[in-house]
Order: sequence, then C-alpha cells, then structure tokens
Amino acid sequence: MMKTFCIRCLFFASLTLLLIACTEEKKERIAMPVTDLSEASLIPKPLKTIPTNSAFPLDQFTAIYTSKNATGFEEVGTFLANKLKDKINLTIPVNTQGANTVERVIYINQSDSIDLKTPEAYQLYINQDSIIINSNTAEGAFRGIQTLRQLVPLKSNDTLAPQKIWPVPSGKIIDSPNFAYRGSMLDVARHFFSVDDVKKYIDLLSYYKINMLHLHLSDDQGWRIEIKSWPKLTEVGGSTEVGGESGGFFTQEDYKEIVRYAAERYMTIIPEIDMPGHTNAASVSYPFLNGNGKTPKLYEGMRVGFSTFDTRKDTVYAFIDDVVREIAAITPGPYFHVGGDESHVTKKKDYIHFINKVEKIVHKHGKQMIGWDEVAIADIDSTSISQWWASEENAKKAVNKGMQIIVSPAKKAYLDMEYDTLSKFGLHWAGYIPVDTAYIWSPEEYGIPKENILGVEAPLWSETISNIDELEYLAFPRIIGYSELSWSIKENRDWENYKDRLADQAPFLDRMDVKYYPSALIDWKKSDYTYETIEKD
Ligand code: TNX
Repeated sequence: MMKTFCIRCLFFASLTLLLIACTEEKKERIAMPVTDLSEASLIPKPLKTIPTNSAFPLDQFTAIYTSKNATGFEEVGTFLANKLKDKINLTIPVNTQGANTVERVIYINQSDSIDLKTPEAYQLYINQDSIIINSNTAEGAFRGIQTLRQLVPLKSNDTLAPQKIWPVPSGKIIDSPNFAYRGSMLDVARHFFSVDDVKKYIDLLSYYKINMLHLHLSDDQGWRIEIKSWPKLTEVGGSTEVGGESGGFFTQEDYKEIVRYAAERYMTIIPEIDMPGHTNAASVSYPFLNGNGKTPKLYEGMRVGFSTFDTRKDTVYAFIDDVVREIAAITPGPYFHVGGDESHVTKKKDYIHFINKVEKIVHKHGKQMIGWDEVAIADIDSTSISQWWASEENAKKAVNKGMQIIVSPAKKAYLDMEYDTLSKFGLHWAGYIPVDTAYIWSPEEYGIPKENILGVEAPLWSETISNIDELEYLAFPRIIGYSELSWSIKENRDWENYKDRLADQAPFLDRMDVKYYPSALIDWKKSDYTYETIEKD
C-alpha cells in the first residue's frame, strides 16, 4: 500500500517537475514565513496534526489535479476551486492540461492505503511545493477539502513575491471521524423553511463535516411534502403553521433538489413523517386517519401530544404505505424516520401494534427505520435505530435489543433551547443551553456502550423561529460544537482550546451572512473582511 502511495507521489512529483519545466520563466522557491499548523483554528479538531513549520504558497500559479478514474474526485476538486474563488477570488484550474503557468499543485488522490480505515478518512500533506489529499473515497476527499478550506487565510501576504500569496501552514493531518453519523434536524413543520433556506443550512453544516440532515416533514401544525396519491395532505395540511402564518410545502421536485444539493456535499437527507402522534395536519386533510375521537381542526398552537392515527384500521396502513413508498422513491439515503414520540393519546398496546406494522412498511420500501426513543418499547428489529432524546430507560431498552442509537439528549443537544434568560428565541423546558454547556459533554457518558452509538444529532424545533435569521440565531454557534462532539475524539476536545477556535469562525460566519448568537463567553475575532478588499479580475 505504502508502495502504491510512493509511486503515486513520484508520479506527481514528476508531474510537478514537468509542469515547472514547462513554465517559461523558472522561479526560485518562495521563502515562506514560519506558520504553525498545530495553531490553526480547525473545527472539528482533526485526529492527528503534525506541523512542519513552513507553508505552501497558494497563488495564481497553483492548479488542482485529481484522480480521474475514481468516481467523484474531479467534482470534489471543482467544489474546492469554487469555494476558494468565493473566499479569496483566486481562480484555480482543475485538471487542466498543457497549462504552462502551473508551478505547484493541490492533488486530490484516490488511495487504497490501509491507513485510511473508514470511507471518510483522509490524509492531508501540506509541503512547500504541493498539497496532497489521500482518501479511499470521494466522500473522504470531500471531508479533507473542508479542512483545507479552513487553512487558507482570508488575507493574502503581498510581500513574499510579486504576486499575492496565501500561505497554507505546512505539515501532516491524519483524520477520520469518531462517529459515522453527525447530524442536525430541522423542523420544517412548525414553521416552514424554503428550499433556499435549507440549502444555506446544508452548505454551512458541510463546512463543519456534518453529514446528516434530518427533515421533520410533518406535525400537528403542518404537512410539508407533496404526496401525489394523497394531494390534500399539502393542499389542506400544508396551509398552516404555528402562529397563523400560511405554511407551505416542498413539491417532490423541491425535495429532490434538496437531496441533490446535499449529496453534492456528501450529506444524507433523512425524511421524517411523525406518527402515530403529531398527526393532526394529516387527519384534518383525511379525517378517516384520526384516532382521538374528536373532529380534527387545523392547529396553529404549540401544544403536543393530543393527536393520533387510528391504529386499528387497514386503510390507515394503506395510506402509510403510499406515503412511505413515494418518499422512499425520492430518498437515496438508507433511512426513513417514523417519529413515534409523544403519542400521549395512543394506548400503549395500540402504539406497539402500530410501530410493529410501520417498521414492516419501511422495510418493504427498502429503508432502515429510525424512531424517537419511545419506539424501543415495540417489538422492533435490531436493524432499527433509536434516537435518544429524553428517556434513559428507553435508551437501555434499545441497547438490549441490539439497536444503534443516535444521541440527542434534550438537555445538551437541543438547538431550540434558549441560551440563557435573555435569549430572543427558543424554549427552555429542558433547561438553558449556553455555548459551553452545549460543548462540554460526551456522547459516551450516558451508559450507552460505544458500539451502540451511531452518532450525534442536534435537533432544531421551530415553534419559536420563523425565518432563516432566527434559525441561524439558535443553530449558530452551538451546531459547530456538535460537529466536533461527533467528529473528534474525547482526548482532542477541550473547552478552553475550542473557545479560541470558535472565536476564529467569526470571519467565515460573517462572510456567509450567518446571524449567529454572539455569545459573551466567546472573544469573537473581529471580521476585517469586506467584499471591496477583493480585487476583481
Ligand atoms: C419535544 S423531542 C418534541 C417536539 C417539540 C420539542 C420542543 C421530541 C421527539 N418531541 O415535538 O417540538 O420538544 O423542544
């Protein structure tokens, strides 16, 4: 394996030499300032960082090359080039041939090295003449280029050479995630968010290596996904939201566009249809579904636990079969989330009967079932996944069934909890969650064996937020900490150190126009970035 790598290195070293030989005017190596890779404000913190105290001079003579016969690598190269263009207004060619101005390369290389233990693992070698990213898969390469994006300074150094130079600190990064599942949930049911809002959230999350977005697509206050065989779900059930506004929904084309945009960022979309509770909007659309004995009416309040499907009617399961079939058909990811939380008006035996049947429907349509922690009381399969949010007893039941668990403890990981008493948005039934409380805990500390932990997810419920600015206020900066909690090992996490790295995210967040909550616990770095400082070519 090492041999393969060395051969590739040699191949690339010779390519670089060739390219340098091609340049008309041969240049001396640029003397670079000492930069310390171990001081870089990377989030999430990589597994291993070995600094070599020099730098790679990123400049107009740099080109990106990628493995060409490995799926997705060229696209990852193009993604990097586009993001660097946005950041520093430098145009970097990707896989160009015969360019005679190339002096140094960023090579994104498919490698079968056994050191790369997971599909998302990558190695990043930054030298004075080249940057090499090795990964098994394009997914790993994609995670690797997020690290590189974070290492490229916003400001160039204009004194090192006649051209602008953006020095990238040199050294070696060996990285792979602690958990395979690193997610956030967005509730588009209590308040609806547009495709563009969801895309902005996805793009920001992917910068921090988050790879799962769970969309809570239905609840008492709204049904948000077009189901062609049951059109009233969106016509009627999609017309409202909390507070009396007009709601909205994704057409299947909208949803496919979200899935495509997420896939480009190696992020999986997980659709949730919450049932048998949280189903008022569906029951108003089709009253035969209703099982609480009352005439359902559109609901725009914030109460939970009053609705249920009728769990003893075959027609209800025929309906669910259609819904799961249509959504599964446009969801390439492996998961389907069936909710299952807070079914307070469903009798326990009916609840168990319901979850047992719905699990089979999910399997019939080729998906793995996820449910909130209550689903563990049913007779479900070890392949189903429990999302632990409240009950430690339910989490234990899931472990005893051999299930995998997504860790989302409300007291630590709920993005809709207020930061403190002065918070503009949010609830506080699970407590206040300031930025330090959100970060200082470990998924492994709740008695769930490590092998049963699939990962971490931070849910963002939307009862109190109705636009993207408010969404960002609750999600940022806390979600950045959850990315580190799920990617980085415990030994690499330390609040004092994280706090400084988080402070350094301000210029990125400002540039992305993210209305983050400027927590007083953080000494936010002043953002001297303005678009005017970028020279246009
Ligand atoms: C509990 S967490 C809920 C949601 C609410 C949320 C508000 C869970 C599975 N259910 O229905 O929106 O609290 O924080």
